Amino acid sequence: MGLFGLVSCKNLNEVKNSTSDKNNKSLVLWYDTPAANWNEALPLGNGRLGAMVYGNPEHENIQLNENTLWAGGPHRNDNPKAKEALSEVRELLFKEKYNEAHRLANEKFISKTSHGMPYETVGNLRLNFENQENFSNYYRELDIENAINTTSYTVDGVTYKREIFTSFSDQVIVMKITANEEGAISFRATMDRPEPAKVSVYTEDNDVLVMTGFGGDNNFRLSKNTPAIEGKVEFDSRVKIVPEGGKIMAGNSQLSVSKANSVTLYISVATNFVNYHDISADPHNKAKKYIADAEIKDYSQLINDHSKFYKKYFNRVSLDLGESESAKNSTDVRIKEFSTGNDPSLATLYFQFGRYLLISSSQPGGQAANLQGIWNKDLTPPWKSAYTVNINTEMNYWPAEVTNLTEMHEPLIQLVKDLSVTGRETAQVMYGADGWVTHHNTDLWRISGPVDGATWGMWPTGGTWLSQHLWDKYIFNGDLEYLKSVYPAMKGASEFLLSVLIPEPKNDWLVIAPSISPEHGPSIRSKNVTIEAGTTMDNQLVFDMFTKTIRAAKILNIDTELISKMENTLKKLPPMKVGQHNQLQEWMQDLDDPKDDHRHVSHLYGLYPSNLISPYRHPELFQGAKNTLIQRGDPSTGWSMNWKINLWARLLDGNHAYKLMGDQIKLVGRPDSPKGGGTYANMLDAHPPFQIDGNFGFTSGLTEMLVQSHDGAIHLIPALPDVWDTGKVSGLRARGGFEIVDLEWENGSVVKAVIRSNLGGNLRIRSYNELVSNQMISLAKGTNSNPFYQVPEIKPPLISELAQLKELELKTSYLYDIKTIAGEEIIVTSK
Ligand code: FUC
Repeated sequence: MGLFGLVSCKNLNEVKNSTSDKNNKSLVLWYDTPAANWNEALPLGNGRLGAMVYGNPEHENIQLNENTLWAGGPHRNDNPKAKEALSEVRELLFKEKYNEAHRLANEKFISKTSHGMPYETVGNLRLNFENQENFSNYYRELDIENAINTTSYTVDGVTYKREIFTSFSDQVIVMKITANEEGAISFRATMDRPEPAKVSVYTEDNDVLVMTGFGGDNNFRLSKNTPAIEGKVEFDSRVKIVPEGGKIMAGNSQLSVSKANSVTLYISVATNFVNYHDISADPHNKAKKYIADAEIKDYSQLINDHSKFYKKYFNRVSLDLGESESAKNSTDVRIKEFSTGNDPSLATLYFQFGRYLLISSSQPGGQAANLQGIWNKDLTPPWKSAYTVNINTEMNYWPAEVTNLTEMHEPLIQLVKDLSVTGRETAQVMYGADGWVTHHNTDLWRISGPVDGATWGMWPTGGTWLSQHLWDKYIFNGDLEYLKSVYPAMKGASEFLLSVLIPEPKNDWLVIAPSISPEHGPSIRSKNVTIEAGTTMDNQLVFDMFTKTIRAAKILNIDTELISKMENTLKKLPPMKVGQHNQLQEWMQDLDDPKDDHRHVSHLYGLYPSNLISPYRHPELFQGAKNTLIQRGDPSTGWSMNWKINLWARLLDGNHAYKLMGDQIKLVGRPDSPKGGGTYANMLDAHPPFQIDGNFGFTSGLTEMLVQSHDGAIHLIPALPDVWDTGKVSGLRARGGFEIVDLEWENGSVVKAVIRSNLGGNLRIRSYNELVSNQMISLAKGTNSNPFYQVPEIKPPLISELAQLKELELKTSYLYDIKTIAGEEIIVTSK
C-alpha cells in the first residue's frame, strides 16, 4: 500500500521462505510460533461461521462457532410486578431514599425468569498429525486483505502448508493441506464440545465426520429452583475430508487420512434457528447442502469467490500513516513495542483489523456482532458473550458508516427492529407504557426485561441508545426508503419515552426514573446503589431520540401531533450542567468524584458518539467534558480506553488520543505481560478477557482523528497526532452522502482532498490550513444549508458557582462552502 508499502526486512524473509511473496504485504498479522492459547489463535469468519485457528503443526485445532448457536429457546423475561411498584420506586427516588429504591427495583423490576442466554461454541475440530512435533521454519499469518489464514513449517525436509478461510460466498469453512512431497500427509480428525454438553459424534459415507447436539438449558444467575430455559437450538456440524492420493478410513467417531498428497476439508455448521421466535429449520439438511454445493467447485474458484466477496467491502478504505523499522517484526513483538516506539503501520493494521472483524462478524441477513463478535470457545463465556447495550453493542458498530461498511450495520438495525416488537410487550407489562423498551442486555431471543440486578440492569434506555443507530445510518445515506423502514422503531422508542418521562420535584424537569447512569453511582451512596432519576446520559439520549424522530417525521411528512408532543417535551428536559470540579455532571446533583476512575463515561455520550457537545457551539460543556475525561484517567478496560480515543479525537487532541492508542496496543495475556486492558497476541482486544468492542472502538477512534462530520462541517484531520504528520487515507465516509475519496496531508496540513458528493447539497469543510478548490469555494457564513449538517439546539447549560472554567483556546480553523451536485467530485488543495 501507498507511500511506504514495501517493507524490506531480513527477519521476515528468513521465517517466511516458504511463503516467499508475502514480505511486501503490510496487511498481515504474522507469527513465528503456533498459538499458545486461544488468545493467540487467529479469527476467521463469514458473519455466520467463525473459526479460531491455532496453527499447531502436530495438533491443529479449529475452534468453531455458528452465530445462532445460543443456549435456551424463544422466551421472554418481563417482570410484571414492576408496574405496581413503579410509582413507589419513583417516590423513593424523589425523596432521596436510594437504598430503598434499589431494593424495591431488585425485587420488582429485575427479571425472575431469565437473565438472558449465553452464546455458545460449537466445539472443536481437531486434526492430529503424525510425527510433526519437531518442526522448523514455522510461519503463520492472517492476511486481512484476502481473509485467509495460512500456516507453514518444515519437518524432515518436507514443507507443509495449510490454508483456511470461512467462505462468504459458499457458507463453508474450507481448508487445504498440502506438502511439497507426495504421500506426506497423515492425520486423524476428531470433533468435541466442552463439558457438560452432550453430543453425538459419528461418521457418514466413510469421509464425513459429524457432531450434532443442542444448545444448553440455562438459568444463569437464578436460583436452582427456577426452571431453566430449555436449550432448543439444534446444531449439525460436519466435515467432509477429501484426500488426493493416500487413503481415508472411518472408525470410532473419527476419520483417518494416511499418506495423502493433499487434502481438502469442507467444514459446515447449521442450526434450526430461523428467527428469534422460530426454530423450525432442519440443521442437518442445511449443513449437508452447504457442503454439497461447495464441493462441486474447484478449490481455486472457492478461494477466489471468497476473497472477491470480501474485498468488495474491505478495499473501500485504504490508509497510510507511514512505515517504520518495527514493521519487520512479528505482530506480537510489534504490539509489545508499540507504546515505546513509533510503528505507524501497526496503527494502520489495527484500524484495518477492526474493519476485517466487522466484515467477518456482521453480514446482512445475519446476527449482529455480540460481545465477542462471533468468536467464543466456551459454553458459559464472560458476560454470556451476549449483547450488552449500555455501550458495548453500540461500540461494535461505530466504525460501520464512517469506514464505508454500511452493509455491515444491517444486522444491528434488524436487532433493533426485533426489539421494537419484543420490547413493546415489556413496555406495556412493566411500565404500562406505549412504544417499546429494552434494558441493558439482550440476546438471540431479543429479551427486553432488566437483568443481572438493579446496579446494572435498571436502565430502561438501552433501546433509546440502540435506536440512535436507525437515524445515524440514514444521515450517512440519505435514503428515504431506508428511513421509512426504520421510522416505526424510532417512533416506538420515542413513544415509550413520552409515556415514562415524569416531572422531578425540584425543577419540574421531565426525567426518566427509575434509571441509572450505566453501572455507576455517586460514590457517596452505598456500594452498588446506582439507581437514580434524570441521569445526564438519559437526558442526552432522550433529547437525541426526540430530535431525530421529529426530523424523520418531518421528512416523511407524518405524525404532526406526535411531533408537537415531542417538541413540547424537549423544552422540559434538564439542561446539562458543569459542576464544582469543572466537570460535566454525570447526575442531576453535583456528586462527581474527581478521583473516581470508573470505566463507564456515560455522560460523555453527548461528546461521542453524539454531537451535543461542541467546542464551537458550547465551549463550557466542551471544557467540562474534557475535565471529566482528565479526572477519569486513561488506563482502563479495553473498550473504555477505545471510547476515550474517540472522545479525545472529539476534543480535538490527537496527541492524547494517540497516547491512549499506546495504552490499548500493549501486549497482554502472556505470563510476563502487564495486567489490565490491552491487546492479545492475536490483536483481539482484552477487556480483559477478550471483548471485541475495543477493536471496533479503535477503528472508529482513528477515523475520528482523520475526518469528522458531526459538527456542521466535514472537518479534515481534526485531531492528528504529531507522529502522523504525513499520511493518506481514502474511502472514509462523511454525513450527507459525502465520500472522502482521497485525503492527503503533509507536515500536519491538508495537501489535497477529493470529496465525492453522492446526494448533492452544500459541502462545508473545516480545515486548519487555508484551501483552494477546482470549484467555486467561499468562506462559510451562517449555518450550513445542507440539512444533513443541521446541529442540535440544546438548552443553555447550567454552570456551578464553584466552577472555574478558563477561556477555551482553539486552534484557528477555516470554514469553506462549496455547492455540489450529486455525483460530482470536488477537489480541494492547500492554498
Ligand atoms: C458492561 C461493562 C463491563 C463489560 C460488560 C460486558 O457491563 O461495564 O466492563 O464490558 O459490559
